Amino acid sequence: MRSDDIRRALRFYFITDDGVDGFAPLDQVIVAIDAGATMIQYRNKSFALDAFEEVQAIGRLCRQKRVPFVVNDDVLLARAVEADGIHVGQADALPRLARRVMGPRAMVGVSVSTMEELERTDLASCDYIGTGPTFPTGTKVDAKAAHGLAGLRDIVNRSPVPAVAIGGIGPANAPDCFAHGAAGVAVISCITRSSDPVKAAAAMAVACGVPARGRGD
Ligand code: TZP
Ligand code: MG
Repeated sequence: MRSDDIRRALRFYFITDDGVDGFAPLDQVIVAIDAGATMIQYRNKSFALDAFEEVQAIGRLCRQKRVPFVVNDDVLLARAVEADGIHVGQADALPRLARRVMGPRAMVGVSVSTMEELERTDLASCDYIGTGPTFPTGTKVDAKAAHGLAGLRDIVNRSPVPAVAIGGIGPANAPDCFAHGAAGVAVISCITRSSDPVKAAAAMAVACGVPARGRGD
């Protein structure tokens, strides 16, 4: 992917929620894509192979809608479903190895919470960083302290690759993230835990300045 395509893809980045009852990841992705999400990540901290077909279905839907699809943590799962990329954390596969397994055209993203992590990350092997939590979040149990908008700006300014802000983001504070240099915002609970996910996803699309895709588009 070219770098301006990557920046565009990061704008409204939806990550599946593995902890919400009665709202399956595929249904979450349908809501996000219909609203205009520009990138999808499958994240399941307790992934087991019986969810494989669901991940494949998400991948197929993303391909059909031309929305880049990445898998969190699991490089072999990403390969097996022919995802467009992989997103790794500091404790996962090294970006260089992830890139070797995924191939030169794949998107490789890495999580960076602090300036120290930014400095020790092999950014030459990455297309983007995910940085946060920007605001406090209850979704990631082991999240570090929120770095706030000033922390986001510091990391953006030092990063040679585009940054997507993550953590506690919703329609009200997404514009602040863009104003502080984020190429995109990654969200989970503002959509998945909303009493009206369709409305919440539409509000995110407006906040991100992306058009709704709508059913069937
Ligand atoms: N990494 C840093 S914060 C976070 C992850 C995966 C969780 C983001 O979820 P939410 O619900 O959008 O705050
Ligand atoms: Mg990880």
